[in-house]
Amino acid sequence: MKRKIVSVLVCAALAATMIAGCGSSSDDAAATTTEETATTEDAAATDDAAATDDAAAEDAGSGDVLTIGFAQVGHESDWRTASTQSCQDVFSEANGYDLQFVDCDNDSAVQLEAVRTFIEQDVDYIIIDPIVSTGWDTVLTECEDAGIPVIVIDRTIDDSDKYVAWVGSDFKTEGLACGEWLKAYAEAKGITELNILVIEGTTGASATIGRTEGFNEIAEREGWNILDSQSGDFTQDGGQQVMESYCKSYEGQFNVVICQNDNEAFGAMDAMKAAGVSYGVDGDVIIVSFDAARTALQYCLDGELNAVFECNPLAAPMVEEIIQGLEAGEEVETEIYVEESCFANEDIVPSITVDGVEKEMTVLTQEIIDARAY
Ligand code: GZL
Repeated sequence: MKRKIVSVLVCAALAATMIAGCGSSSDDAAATTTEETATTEDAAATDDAAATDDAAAEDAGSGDVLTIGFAQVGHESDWRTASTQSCQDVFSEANGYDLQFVDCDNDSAVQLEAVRTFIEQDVDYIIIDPIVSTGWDTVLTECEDAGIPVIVIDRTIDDSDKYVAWVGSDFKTEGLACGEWLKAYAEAKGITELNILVIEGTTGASATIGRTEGFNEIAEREGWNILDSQSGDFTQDGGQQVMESYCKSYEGQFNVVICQNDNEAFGAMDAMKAAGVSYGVDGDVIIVSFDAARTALQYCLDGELNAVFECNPLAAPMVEEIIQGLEAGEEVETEIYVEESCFANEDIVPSITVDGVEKEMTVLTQEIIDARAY
């Protein structure tokens, strides 16, 4: 699968150099040296010619195709769909790539197997969005031994550093932003007591770990009451099931629901509607989500979500820059954070301060939503 970068001409020149260099006597040695020099010059000339041929081929658009193995988390959310689409758009045949894509269906064993298959296929690069943050060092060592560079996107790998770069989000900052906004929003609304239910993402995913850590840091600082925190696995069904259970177990006790992605929020909204619990800007329960895919932004504009905290899925263009830089033998960035915004329905919290950095709250309009890439 790996592209071929050594032309036949260069091999022949190298073989000729090796034969000429095999002489034993001093005269022969001189002759050999002369021949060697000549052959070396020939080889160099051939090498240049081959390089020129390759460059010409490249210019003619018939250059080497790079094979990319991409082990994607799954297809669990609108966010994931946007992430996959971004990679397929960038690493297309028209752009000179052969993308070997595996949807790992949220199954870590499948994901590890997909990476090992890429090694067997001898791809040029491997991209991984890790379902969970641990259990990676063995297979990443196998990639390193096979000489295949690995680029990690989105979620993080916490038990190995055997990859060349990572492009993604600061999940703890996302969680902190949500907490700081909730504090300011409650104050602006005159809400003095917050009783909170959390629908977490996939257990063990760095996105879940970071968002939970950040939000809980603010909750602890403010003395909020988190009644419960259970995983909805980043899916709409998961969010609905957890919220149905919450509506029974905590009936009349909660006034905030934190959903760690958009699709969980969609499920939670369905469950609260069925249970007769009002939510959103004009409801009894404040509800927020993370991701900010277009559907969630529309719900927020319509007042059904109070706020949405973006997690940008469009890492592929930055990954391509890294790969092209590596191909050109250049130094590349090894850690890139994507740009992210915070959206709200109402303009009562103009901005928040997260870890000492001021972040604007973007009050949604239809124009903003229509202009979004996903
Ligand atoms: C976060 C990403 C998460 C999204 C979910 O970067 O890994 O996984 O928040 C997705 O929508 O399932």
